[in-house]
Amino acid sequence: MFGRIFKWSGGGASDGPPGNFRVLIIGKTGCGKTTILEKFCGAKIADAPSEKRGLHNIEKELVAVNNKGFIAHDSRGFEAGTDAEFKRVTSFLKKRETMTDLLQKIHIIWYCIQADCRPIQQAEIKFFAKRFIPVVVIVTKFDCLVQDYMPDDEDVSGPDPYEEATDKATENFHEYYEKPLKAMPEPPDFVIKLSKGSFRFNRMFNPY
Ligand SMILES: Nc1nc2c(ncn2[C@@H]2O[C@H](COP(=O)(O)OP(=O)(O)O)[C@@H](O)[C@H]2O)c(=O)[nH]1
Ligand SMILES: [Mg+2]
Repeated sequence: MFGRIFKWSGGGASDGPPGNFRVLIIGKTGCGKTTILEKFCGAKIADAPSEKRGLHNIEKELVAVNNKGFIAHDSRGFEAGTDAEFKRVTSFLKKRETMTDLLQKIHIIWYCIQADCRPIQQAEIKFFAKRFIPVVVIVTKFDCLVQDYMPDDEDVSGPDPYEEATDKATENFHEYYEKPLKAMPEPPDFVIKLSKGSFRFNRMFNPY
């Protein structure tokens, strides 16, 4: 996937200058965005204070201390009944798209949806009606979905309840997240699920 992204952006994963990978991460506050960014970079991302003070700004560059080649922009996602953030995101992407400096462009969108929270909504239908740039949907907190399927009383003699719960949660992920998203007019390039403790994300995105 990295090959595709960098081919698309006209750069190179290894020969580009620092700051060559710029991400827009979209998702409701609390859905796990900062956790993902920090996991990806292996370091702290300093966005918490500004969020706490309510000074949210999509233009703000979130940079990890040890990984200057990675820059993220953060959007709080789309609320039902208001177009404000959707418009903010679209105009931000349009503006970045017209920039001639490749390093200023957004190379990929990570669109986060919390697994245990809601099915696909109007916001996703709207967002995936039009192609912007490569998009990966990340269904976050998959472990919570697994937990929802865990039996209250564990029967120690029966089959492994965790394995069964994981299978059920995976089915749920395919049926209620992956399938409808892939059926959108302009579907995301990838739909993945992620738990905080999982290394799948790193395997998916680490080019080395
Ligand atoms: N159970 C679980 N909790 C998570 C996961 N990812 C993040 N969290 C927790 O959810 C809360 C919000 O996460 P954060 O990354 O700050 O969300 P943000 O507001 O989207 O940046 C924190 O307490 C995290 O520890 C996950 O995959 N599973
Ligand atoms: Mg955050």
